[in-house]
Amino acid sequence: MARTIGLRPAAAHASAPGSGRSVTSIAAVPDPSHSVDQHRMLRALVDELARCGLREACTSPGSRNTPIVLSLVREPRVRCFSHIDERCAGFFAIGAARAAGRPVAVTCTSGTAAAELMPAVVEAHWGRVPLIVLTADRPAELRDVGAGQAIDQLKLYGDHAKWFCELELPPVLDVAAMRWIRQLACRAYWTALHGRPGPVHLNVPLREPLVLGAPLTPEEPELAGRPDGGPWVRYLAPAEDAPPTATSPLPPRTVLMAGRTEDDARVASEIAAFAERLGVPVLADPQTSARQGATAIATYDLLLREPALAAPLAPDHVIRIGDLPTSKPLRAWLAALGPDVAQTLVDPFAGWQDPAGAVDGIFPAQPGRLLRTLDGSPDPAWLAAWRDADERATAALAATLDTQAGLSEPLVARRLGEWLGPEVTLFVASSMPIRDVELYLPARAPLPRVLSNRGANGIDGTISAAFGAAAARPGQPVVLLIGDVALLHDLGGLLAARRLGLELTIVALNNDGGGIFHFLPVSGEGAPFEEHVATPHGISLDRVAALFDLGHANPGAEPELHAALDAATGSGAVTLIEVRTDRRENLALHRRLADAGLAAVAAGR
Ligand SMILES: Cc1ncc(C[n+]2csc(CCOP(=O)(O)OP(=O)(O)O)c2C)c(N)n1
Repeated sequence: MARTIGLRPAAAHASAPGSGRSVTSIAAVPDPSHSVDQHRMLRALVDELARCGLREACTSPGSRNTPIVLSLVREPRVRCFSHIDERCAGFFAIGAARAAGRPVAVTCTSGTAAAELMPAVVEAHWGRVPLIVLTADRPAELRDVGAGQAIDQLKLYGDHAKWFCELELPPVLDVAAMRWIRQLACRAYWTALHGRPGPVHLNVPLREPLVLGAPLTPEEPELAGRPDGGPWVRYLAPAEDAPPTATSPLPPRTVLMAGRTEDDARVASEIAAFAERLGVPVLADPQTSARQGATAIATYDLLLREPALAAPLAPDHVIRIGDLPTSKPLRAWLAALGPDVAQTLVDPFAGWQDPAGAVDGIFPAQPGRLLRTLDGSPDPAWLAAWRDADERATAALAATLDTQAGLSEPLVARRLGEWLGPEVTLFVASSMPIRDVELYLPARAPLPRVLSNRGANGIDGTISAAFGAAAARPGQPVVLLIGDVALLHDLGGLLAARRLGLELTIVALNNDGGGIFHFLPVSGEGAPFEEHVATPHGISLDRVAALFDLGHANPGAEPELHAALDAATGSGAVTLIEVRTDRRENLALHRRLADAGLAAVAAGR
């Protein structure tokens, strides 16, 4: 006989037709206390983040994160930027945090939405960008039981998050509970910002109803924050570290290599003072303004390519400050210097940026602490050799570029460095743009401020990050230099142009695919290379501009590019300046430029 398992007659259900609350009855029914309390909890959280210094937040749509979104939007100290795609929201937050140098919050709903923030969290981890990620989640009773949009969000980002916390609503929002929330907000903010900056993840389970029928009443004084308006927990920066015990006196052939640091203005001026005082060549990548000092060497990427030409420039000591520059020749040169050459890494957070294992000393303190104490008798002839080589290479590169008809990728990088002033932020995409900027950006003031997502070297999210930089510095122009593949990868980022009212000038180098891959051995693989590695698409960017209502220019020569840039910066609008190039010609030009530069250096020997 067939058995009936668990079949019962349908019971009258609370949500049967007719029993649901009508729109007009919502306000009449008192809000459940848990619902009010989760809004109060989030209001306290956001209030405390704002007290710490939060000024920007990115939202993305959904139902479960409604209480978080509303709490952020209702906080007058925080500007909220709405994004449709969480990936764009995450990278926008990265750009804003990079430009502002302080944490930016980003929120999303539960499920795959939270997973969409993974690339930005990864970049923020490796790029040391302070982010506060607020993911909404289903409460415990709706996890792993087939409820919609519920995935396992606990520690979703793994070790990429500097700190994870499940922000469960306390049973009673009494004084102790409110203290916990306020303390937790401060902890999130300070953890993201201090020490080695990075992303923190707060996962917030929220129960329905998610929206209140009546506005929240002001908090009782004993449950509110500090009466002076300050954060619940202040972060007291540690006193300057104890005086260093540096190698003294400085070896006569000391070279200083500088990359991005958190505190660039201060570090760059300390480097400049040190380098000038002791006549030390400075190999500074474009992301630090140390590149503008009197002894800055712009063309290290070229000078170190040929071991024979690099030999007279060999140091007996290397001081390394900040991120490792992108340049492959520089990395290879550092790796090959040998154990007799001391390499000192100065890093307040002991970042271990040393893929070759060549560093023999880590100095875990602010660079100025070390540089101020160093003294010695440098070798002036050796510094002169560096400068002579740099001047020759720079002149040869410029002369070769000047003989080219039309616009090329290195020429655009060079001219942006010459034309854009220090008030401009130049956001540079990964792939060839950052490499061309590294070699062709001049090493003299005034230069634009250069930002780039080099934490994980992804081409993703670049447009969004540039918009974020524009949001963080209102009134100051941002120019994005980007390849076509990176642009198409973050096409959704262009939605910000229509939705956020920000100004951005995008200079897109359209070579119909990934030009960088032509520099690699894989380029010899014929049709599979073209289809699967170079990935041409045949898209003319005027159609992209039309889709998003962007201004579009297609300059073919320098004066037109200059005019397009002038018209775009300060216009208040988003402009797409498309520079058409050819991948094969680009490779050939890079080779000609390198040959000319190296020949000029050789002629001086
Ligand atoms: C998210 C991500 N996917 C893939 C890559 C691998 N990658 C590096 S460069 C590149 C092509 C970039 O092409 P484009 O932006 O047009 O710049 P170009 O190489 O022409 O300078 C790709 C796909 C990456 N770095 N990041």
